[in-house]
Amino acid sequence: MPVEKLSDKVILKSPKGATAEILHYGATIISWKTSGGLISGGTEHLFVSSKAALDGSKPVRGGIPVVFPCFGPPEHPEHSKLAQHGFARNETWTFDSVVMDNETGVSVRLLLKPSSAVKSIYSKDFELAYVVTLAENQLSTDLHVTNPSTTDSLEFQALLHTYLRAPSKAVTISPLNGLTYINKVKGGAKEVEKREAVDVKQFTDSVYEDAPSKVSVIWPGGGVEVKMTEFKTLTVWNPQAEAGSKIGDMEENGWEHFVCVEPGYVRGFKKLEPGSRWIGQQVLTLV
Ligand code: TA6
Repeated sequence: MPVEKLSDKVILKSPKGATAEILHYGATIISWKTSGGLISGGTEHLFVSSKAALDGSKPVRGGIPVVFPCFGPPEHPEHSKLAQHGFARNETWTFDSVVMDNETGVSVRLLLKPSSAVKSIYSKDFELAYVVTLAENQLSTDLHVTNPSTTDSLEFQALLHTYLRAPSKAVTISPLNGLTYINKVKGGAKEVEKREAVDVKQFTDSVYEDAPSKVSVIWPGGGVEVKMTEFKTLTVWNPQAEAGSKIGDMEENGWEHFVCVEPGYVRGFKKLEPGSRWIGQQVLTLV
């Protein structure tokens, strides 16, 4: 059965055994496995902390949290009542439909519209759709933001906070050399990347501007290609022990097992005119 709908999540299964699990809570993808999936266990490509809450009590520490309408601490006046990274990752999304189910893979759509809780902290109308597509060695995540208003524009930030499972002392991300980035470890200093291959051996929290449409996340014995469209920034984050040991739902030494490579639109705000739509896509392909 390519799509299994459970009370709290949706499980996708590709014809050759890859699997993905999507919580309704936050539309958070909490697992992406290949070669064996639910049969032999397969290989897990995402990191989820063993201390992560998966019951909807708080945003998941790991997987692919969806960040909308703001990234980081809110800056826009319309976001003043929102928590860090906005509300999309801690609202319950609804399963809408199976978009594709054939020999190449399976795709589903989840939706989020303003709940009464959201309306109490955020006045703008919006419609989010999240289309997740699983193929044999690939996982695609498309975030559709629609402005239903006939009069008002909608300004937002969006980001897919992807925790890729990788040895943090050995993983590198390229090509980022030559790009300007905001170094949040150094108080937001603006710097230019000089490294051919960026590592996260030290506490790293970098927001690259004018990101390339494709980066390679490589480590000895593995790798993932990250392709993105319409996302203009790429955030690279690993707290290492320096910051990771202070994160309550981070498992002990969890920082050794992931790198966050986060396609986003987080410098300034995307402005959607009435009735228009923006689609940010991330495609993860095993290399
Ligand atoms: O994407 C990197 C970042 O903005 C870091 O600054 C750190 O705050 C991380 O997200 C995790 O944020 P969270 O709210 O999930 O603890």
